[in-house]
Amino acid sequence: MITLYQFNACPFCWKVKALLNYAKQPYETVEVSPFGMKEIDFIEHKKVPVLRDDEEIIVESAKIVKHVNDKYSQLPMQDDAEQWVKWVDDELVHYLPPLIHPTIKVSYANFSHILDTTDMGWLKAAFTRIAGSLVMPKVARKMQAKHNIEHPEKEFKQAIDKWVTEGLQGKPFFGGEQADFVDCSVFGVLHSSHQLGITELAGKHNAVFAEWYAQCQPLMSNKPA
Ligand SMILES: N[C@@H](CCC(=O)N[C@@H](CS)C(=O)NCC(=O)O)C(=O)O
Repeated sequence: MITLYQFNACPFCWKVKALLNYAKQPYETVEVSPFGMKEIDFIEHKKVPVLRDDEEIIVESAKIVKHVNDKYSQLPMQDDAEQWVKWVDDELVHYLPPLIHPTIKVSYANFSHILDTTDMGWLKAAFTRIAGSLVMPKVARKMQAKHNIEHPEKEFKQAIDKWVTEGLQGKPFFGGEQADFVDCSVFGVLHSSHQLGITELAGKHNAVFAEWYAQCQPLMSNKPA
């Protein structure tokens, strides 16, 4: 039995879920409380995702998706797959915090959607929303500086264009006629904040992206029954 310890809106967690969903591999999720993370008390590593596969515990999304692909999805990896997987983790994902949490006001509004799908009680949700929207803009600014992002929206759109021109290269999917491991990673990271207008922003900017995203959505966004 696979259990994924996650935050529902975490891009690294969605990278794993997109692959599990695409592989139609059943799994359970446990929503981790951002304050205290007591649900993952059984390990020192205090970040999600954490995957439990029977007795095996795996941390770090790159290792988790490798485990899932080796054991379950077994999608072929093209020669340049590693480079794109690295691009997702080292570049694409870093545009999200400054886009989602640019100011306390926007962050507060976005937290309402982020917490929408979680089943924490109203008091905990209210506290998380207030504390989160005070903390996250500062975290986002730090990450922006760390990753040399000057203009988040402009650079994010450039990253989307790069994915379309150099990744998709006119094919329906990175994998060709069928989506592959890299498609799942890019889709998962971006889908984590679809309810916050991020994929809409990308789709309005680049119609080819919008088409690719729409093709991936039914394949990768739904948990298998
Ligand atoms: N390199 C890690 C990054 C995971 C990560 O940063 N997760 C965030 C949520 S999106 C987290 O757990 N943050 C909690 C914290 O840092 O306290 C991975 O790929 O799994």
